[in-house]
Amino acid sequence: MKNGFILSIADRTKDALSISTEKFRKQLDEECFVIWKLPQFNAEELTQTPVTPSYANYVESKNAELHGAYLSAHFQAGLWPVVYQGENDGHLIRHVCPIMQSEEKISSQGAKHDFYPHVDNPDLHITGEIASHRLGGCPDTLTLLCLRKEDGVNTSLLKLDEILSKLSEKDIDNLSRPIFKVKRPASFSEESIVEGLPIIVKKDNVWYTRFDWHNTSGMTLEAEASLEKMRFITLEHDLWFNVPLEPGDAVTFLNQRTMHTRNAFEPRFDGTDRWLLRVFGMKTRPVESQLLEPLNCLHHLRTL
Ligand SMILES: O=C(O)CCC(=O)C(=O)O
Ligand SMILES: [Fe+2]
Repeated sequence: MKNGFILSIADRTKDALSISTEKFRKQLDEECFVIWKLPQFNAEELTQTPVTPSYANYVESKNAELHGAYLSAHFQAGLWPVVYQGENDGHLIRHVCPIMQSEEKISSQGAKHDFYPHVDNPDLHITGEIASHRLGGCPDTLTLLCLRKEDGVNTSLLKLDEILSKLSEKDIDNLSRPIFKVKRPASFSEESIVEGLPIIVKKDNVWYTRFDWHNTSGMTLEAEASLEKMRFITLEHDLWFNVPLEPGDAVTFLNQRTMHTRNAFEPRFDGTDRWLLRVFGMKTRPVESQLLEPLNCLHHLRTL
C-alpha cells in the first residue's frame, strides 16, 4: 500500500499539532483558515526541491518522518487526509513545486502562469449537494506546509462571503442554479467535463462554492455573465490575503469557503525552488462505497 509507511509513522507520532484541536477547529470554522507550525520540521534535513515526479518518490522515503508527522497533525485536528483517483499517483502528500514538463501547466506543479482564484477539485460534489454514493466529494480542507519559500511568490486566500457581498441578488441567484459546466483540473490524468452544476450552494445558512477561474463556465449567456462578474471581483487585490509562510509553517483553509491563488514565477530547477507539501482533508471520514480500494487504503477516493 502506497501510503502505508507514512501512515504508520503518523500513528506513532505525538504532538504534531501545536495548538489544541478545539482552538484549531473554532478558528477554521470562524476565520476559514488557520496558520500553524509543524514542530517536527527541521530545515537541515531537507533534500533538494524535486524537479521530476520520480524524485518526489525518493523524497517521500527520505523525509518519511516529516511526512508522517504532517499526516499526524491532520488526525489531531480531526481531519481525514484523502487523495483522489487519477491525481498525484495515489500519494496522499503532493509536492507543490515546479516540475519539469509541467511548468507551463496551470497546476500546483506549474510556475510560469498565474494560478487564478480557484477551489480544488471543483467537479466533485460540494457541501449542500446530494453526496455521490460512488464518488468522493470535493475536499473540505487544503493544507500547505512550506518547506522552502521564495520571495515574491505567494499563496493568497479570498473569502467567499466577501466576494458574494459584492454581487447583486440576481447574480447570486444565477450562480446558485445548475447552469454551469466544470472541467476537471489539469492536475488529473483523465479529462472530464460535468454539466448542470451550480457555482454556489447554501447549507444551514452558510455558502459553499466550486468556483474555479480556469475550469468553470456558464452554459447560457446569463450564466456566463454572472460568472464573469464573479471572476472580475475575485481579481480585486484588496480581497486577497497573502499567507505569510516561513519554512515549517502550514496553512489549513476551507477549500469550499475560500478561493486560493498563486502568482507566476520563473523556475530554476536547481533544487532551490519554492516547495510546499499539500494535503487534502475531509471533516468526516468518507463512506466505504466512495473508496477506490477499501481493503487496501481508507484514504483513496474514486473520481471516475
Ligand atoms: O502554490 C500554491 O501556493 C498553491 C497551489 C495550489 O493551488 C494548490 O496546491 O492547490
Ligand atoms: Fe489549488
